Amino acid sequence: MCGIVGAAAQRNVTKILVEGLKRLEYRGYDSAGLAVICDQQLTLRKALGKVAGLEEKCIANPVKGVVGIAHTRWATHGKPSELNAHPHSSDHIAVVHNGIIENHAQLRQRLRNQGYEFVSETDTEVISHLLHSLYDQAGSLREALRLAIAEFDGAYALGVISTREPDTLVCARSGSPLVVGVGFEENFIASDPLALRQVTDRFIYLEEGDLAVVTAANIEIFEQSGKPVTRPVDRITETDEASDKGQYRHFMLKEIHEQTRVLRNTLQGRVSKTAVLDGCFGTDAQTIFDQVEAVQILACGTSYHAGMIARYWFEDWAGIPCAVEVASEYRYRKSVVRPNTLFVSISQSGETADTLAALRGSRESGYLASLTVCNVANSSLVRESDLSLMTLAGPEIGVASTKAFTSQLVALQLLVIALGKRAAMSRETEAELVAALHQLPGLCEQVLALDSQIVRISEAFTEKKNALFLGRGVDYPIAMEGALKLKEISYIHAEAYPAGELKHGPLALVDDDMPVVAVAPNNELLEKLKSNLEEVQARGGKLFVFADESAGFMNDGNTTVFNLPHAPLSIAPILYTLPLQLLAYHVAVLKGTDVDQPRNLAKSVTVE
Ligand code: HGA
Repeated sequence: MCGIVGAAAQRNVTKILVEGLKRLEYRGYDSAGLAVICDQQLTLRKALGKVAGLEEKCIANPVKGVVGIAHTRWATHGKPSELNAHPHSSDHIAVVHNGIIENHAQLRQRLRNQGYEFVSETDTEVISHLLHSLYDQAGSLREALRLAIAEFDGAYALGVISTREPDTLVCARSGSPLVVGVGFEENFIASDPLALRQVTDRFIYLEEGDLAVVTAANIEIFEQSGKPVTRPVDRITETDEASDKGQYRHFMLKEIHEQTRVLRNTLQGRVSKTAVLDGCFGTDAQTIFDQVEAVQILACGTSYHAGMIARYWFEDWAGIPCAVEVASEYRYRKSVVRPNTLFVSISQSGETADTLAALRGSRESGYLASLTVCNVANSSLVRESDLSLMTLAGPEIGVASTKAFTSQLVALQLLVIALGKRAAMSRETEAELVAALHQLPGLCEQVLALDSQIVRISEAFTEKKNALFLGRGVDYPIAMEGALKLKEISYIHAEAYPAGELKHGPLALVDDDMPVVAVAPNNELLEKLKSNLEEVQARGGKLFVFADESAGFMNDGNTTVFNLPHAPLSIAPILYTLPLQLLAYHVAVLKGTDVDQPRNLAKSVTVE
């Protein structure tokens, strides 16, 4: 979502700010802006659209400053426009903000009564005016920010500068992530360390409620109570390869093809030839796992689909009752927690606002413990959960999740097995499941090699307005994920249905203009699925079947069969995801959409 970058240095920071924004831009933004202080003057530049537009403005009309803040916006309050772009200023103060100030209307009214004029429609502008109104009485930017945040309901990560303190950058976080980048005689802030990898590899992760005062020479951090605290400095050793597309045309395609390696990474050191190694969940896991009698999974979007699949695995293989819910619904309802239930959250970024809120809300609900399946070490979900299992997919840049999803499925299988062997799962079943996992990377490679065949079928979708995805059992959530991918990047309306439900409604939509995609491994539901697909054929629907080579589907005028190598059924959902990702990708490329940054969407959804 929105990105924040800030710098306090002894050199011109404009380039650092713009480069930082570019590194965050993959998450999908609508506008960008920056503010720097030079010779006691505040200079702002804003542009609608991509960061390149802001960069052009900064080249055409150069800006210089040794202290500055910058922002890429994904609008929540007020349309994407130059006026609504951040930073928002109030006389000597400028502010960038990620999150939502929920009580902005009351604050706005109060500030209006005090004579402040608002030029934007954003919730953020109340922050700049409130800080201005408090500054004189507070005597410092730090104190003004402390007083201001006491008035906010909602979520924020904030970066603030003032010409009255031209060497200082103050920042604070609550509900949205923020890090301080530690440099040599220069320091930085950002909503994601990725933004600052060109200037430092040392980071301080601010905790909830922290406020920091950052200058080129110094970093002071204060916890919510106002007491100074020391937070550890972490060194990021991971290479910076994520910011490079390499030989690929889009990050999404690169990430799809990385899956063979990524899934191998996710397994490495966590499984022997025949068993899951308990140690991979951390030392506290043993005692917790021994007590688990049920699992509640919370997630959003693609991660929710991973959770839906894991539910089949928990109940089928492990005999452990499992419920799955989207976090944005769960967090606002009363739920009944069975004794000894493990709370499992799934999120690529570890900052998904609704999932994080569900975790925080769960603390008083009587869960046994919390575990997160996550791709970003040091993220809020990882830090706030009792246990974590990292997916090791590496940074995912494409907004539409691919490698993060399949690595979540692998991580979830490890969890199901680790818990299952304490419940109904036999050693033989564990050994079978682990043997299948070992085959997975090789099979992924074979499936990805079929890419050119998928390019051919994708042409059949480009002119369509709608598509239907069908699956049964554990393959139904795979169909949902396939439909979501197509929607996200090609903007074709796509719906997924459990194939058995077809006749209860969606069959009415099927005609020769409706492509119907089916996920058909050779499992115990294959014959049932075939009957459902007959119903589609009988109505003239165009079928595209992704099937096990032994499933016995035949190509004909209305049916295109795409054979996948025969694979153990336990890993089939993971394998069948790959052609659906490729299908969505190629349809989007043919349609000419912005594949890595689809319209209206953003990566790492840090607002509610
Ligand atoms: N509410 C602010 C910031 C939005 C945001 O954090 N998006 O991710 C705005 O609408 O400008």
